[in-house]
Amino acid sequence: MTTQQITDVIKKFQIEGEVLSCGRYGDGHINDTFLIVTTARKYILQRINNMVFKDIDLLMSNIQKVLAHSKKSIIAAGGDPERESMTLIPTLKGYSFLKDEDGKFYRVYIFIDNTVSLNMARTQDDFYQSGVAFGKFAGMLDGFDANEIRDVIPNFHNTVVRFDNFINALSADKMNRAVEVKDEIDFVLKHEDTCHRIVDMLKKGTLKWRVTHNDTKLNNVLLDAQTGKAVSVIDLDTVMKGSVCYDFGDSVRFGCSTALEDEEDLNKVHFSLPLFEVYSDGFLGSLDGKLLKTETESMPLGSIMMTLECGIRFLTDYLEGDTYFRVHKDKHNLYRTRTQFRLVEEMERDYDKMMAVVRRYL
Ligand code: ADP
Ligand code: GN1
Ligand code: MG
Repeated sequence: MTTQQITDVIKKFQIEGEVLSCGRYGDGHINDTFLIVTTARKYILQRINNMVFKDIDLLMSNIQKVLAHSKKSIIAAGGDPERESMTLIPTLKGYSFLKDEDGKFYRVYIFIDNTVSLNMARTQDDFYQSGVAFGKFAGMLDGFDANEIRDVIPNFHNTVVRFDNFINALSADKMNRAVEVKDEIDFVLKHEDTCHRIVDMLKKGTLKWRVTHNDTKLNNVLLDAQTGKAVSVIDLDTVMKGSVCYDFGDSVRFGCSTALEDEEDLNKVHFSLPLFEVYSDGFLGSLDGKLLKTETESMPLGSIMMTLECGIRFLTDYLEGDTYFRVHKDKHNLYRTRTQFRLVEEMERDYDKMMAVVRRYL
């Protein structure tokens, strides 16, 4: 988007002050995010990815309900609802999002200032803080009626469906890429049974359906720029029904790696058990007494599953020609796939040790 286009869009929202600058912001893979600075304050403008989110009314209504619920809890606890949760700025006409003449969708949030969003923890405390933030968020949603919202992406973390989508992409092989990713394909095929395990536990009722965040990577939490303490959970696009082990597991997938998600040198990519302990302490420590025993004990498997599933999704997107996740270089989704599968192997090796860690929180 050009500066002029961004300025034209932002003027259609109830913002304060005159626009001083605007530019791309953050490292999300899905939406187009811009930081807008006005003479009065800063805002986040997002062009919502409507290829990924087909029903924007539903998406925004889910977010509004979860934000309203969060803000009530924050106020009750004496906190600052504009800093500890996101705040939507309505359009001039009073709607939560804007649809322009080209059929593109936009929304504006208050920019939560003096914070950082990290792609890798600088210290163990950063990761601990993200565990506290997502654990508290899960605790807050414990009292939220799941019937109030609907799935914006059905089967988002249904790993069996993700496996089937992969098989379809492999059969079509429309970019002729399957030949160069034989090892990765074998890895997925060997894990077909694993893909069923959490889905089966949810079906049987061994695990409880809750309302979960579903995209708990480290850069979806803001930390205070000075103190490093958790400020707010962000990126609520995927708030839907799910298992608490999805939220725990997705954080572990991203944050317990010794390297970035797209590291090309696999020698640098390892699963860190010490970081797993740190996250367990933050997340499970904040949820004291709120989880079923089966839920706490599902965390090691949930971590494996979320990492496997994400790898399968990256590989599927690679086979389909990189149409879902934003890519910045050739083979980007393939490098992402490889880090995930390396982590899965190491988590499988450390499964018993992970279980011993989470059992401390029973
Ligand atoms: P995506 O779905 O593409 O990941 P996000 O909603 O996560 O989009 O936003 C991308 C990035 O923008 C975040 O990782 C964060 O750095 C920044 N960001 C988003 N919302 C805010 C906000 N309200 N205040 C400060 N930074 C934000
Ligand atoms: C996407 O939106 P973002 O960048 O926070 C994706 C997640 C993946 C993640 C992998 C809606 O997250 O599911 O785990 O990339 N979000 C969506 O980095 O698909
Ligand atoms: Mg994000």
